[in-house]
Amino acid sequence: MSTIFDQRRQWVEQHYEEYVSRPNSPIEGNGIFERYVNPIITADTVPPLWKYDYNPQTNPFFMERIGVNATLNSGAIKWQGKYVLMVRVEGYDRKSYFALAESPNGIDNFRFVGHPITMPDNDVPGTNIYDMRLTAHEDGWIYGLFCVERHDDAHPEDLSAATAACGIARTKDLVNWHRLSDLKSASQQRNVVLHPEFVDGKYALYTRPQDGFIDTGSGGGIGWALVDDITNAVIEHERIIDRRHYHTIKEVKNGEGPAPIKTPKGWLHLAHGVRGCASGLRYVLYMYMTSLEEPWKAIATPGGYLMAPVGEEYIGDVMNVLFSNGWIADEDGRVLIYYASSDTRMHVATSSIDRLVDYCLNTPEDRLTTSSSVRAINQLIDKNLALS
Ligand code: M1P
Repeated sequence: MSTIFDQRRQWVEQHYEEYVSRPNSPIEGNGIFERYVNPIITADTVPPLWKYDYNPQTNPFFMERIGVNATLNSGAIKWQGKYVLMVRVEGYDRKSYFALAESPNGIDNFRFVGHPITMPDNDVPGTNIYDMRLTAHEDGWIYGLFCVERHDDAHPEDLSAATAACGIARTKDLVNWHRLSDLKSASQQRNVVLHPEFVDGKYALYTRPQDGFIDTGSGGGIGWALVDDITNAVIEHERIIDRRHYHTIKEVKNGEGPAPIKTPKGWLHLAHGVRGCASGLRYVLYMYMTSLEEPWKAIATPGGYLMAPVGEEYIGDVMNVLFSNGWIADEDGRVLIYYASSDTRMHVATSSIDRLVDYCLNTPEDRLTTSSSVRAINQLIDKNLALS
């Protein structure tokens, strides 16, 4: 007679197998990108081996011992022919950790591999680490830049006071990481991204200076800084290259997404913009393009958002949020955009270099007033009418 342990183990493993092997299919949309029917990674994608005690003596009811709350903001890279995500996995205990999940095609059948990443701590250990941006740098290393959160001990009475800094680590195999010093900067930093090429012989960073842990305050937007030594990265000068603006999708804050993609016409950038509304903050994804020679200089700034939450994407731990820190430019020109919805689950959208460049170069800019937005629509209508 089978035991509860046996029955439950069989049910859990079968459910897991069915879940991770279900196929995904695209949804026709606005021509710029396609969404997909299913999320690609959720808490249910995390293997039972990471959650259950498999010993019938110590776990006779085959109960979950370590729960997963969410799988979100993932770095991405094509690695040894596979589509690999460095997933932010958040446990029931609110701690995030990194874990690798891979897929043969980038759109379904993602499975976690190996163990969660053991990221070495440096002198002052972080309480929480998250949102890794992966950059295959021309120096031969793969870098992971991520947020390191610590309690702000300057306010011992305030349990919610925290600081955000940029952690830096590098690897040759995505599994074993060498931790470098945290980025030194006059302000707090989150959403810091390493540019894949040297600029003037230096490492180049997209930054996001912020006065506090949540509020960017005087931090004007996405910044740009060069550092001499990535093993001891210090920001001496930082300039804002993509500013926040009143009554736009990035009024409250913005932040660079994944490392930019090089195209013959310029660097493609994906970022998130945040605005306030009656229900709280609204996070959307937007794009811009910078010059090939001067990656800090914008050459195209399409107005508005590329993607905003739809359907179930609105719902989750932090509602009304799309966030991306990973995309893959495939050899055939396809671009896979990996994004999380509402800090809860991971999705993919597909596009191509050609379509995204076209989008950036031909979408009207936000000229910051209603009358200029109406002018852009009327120009489009008149152009179309002149064709008939
Ligand atoms: O909760 C939404 C996002 O909030 C933060 O992003 P930002 O610093 O731009 O506000 C991050 O904590 C991110 O992880 C989270 O998805």
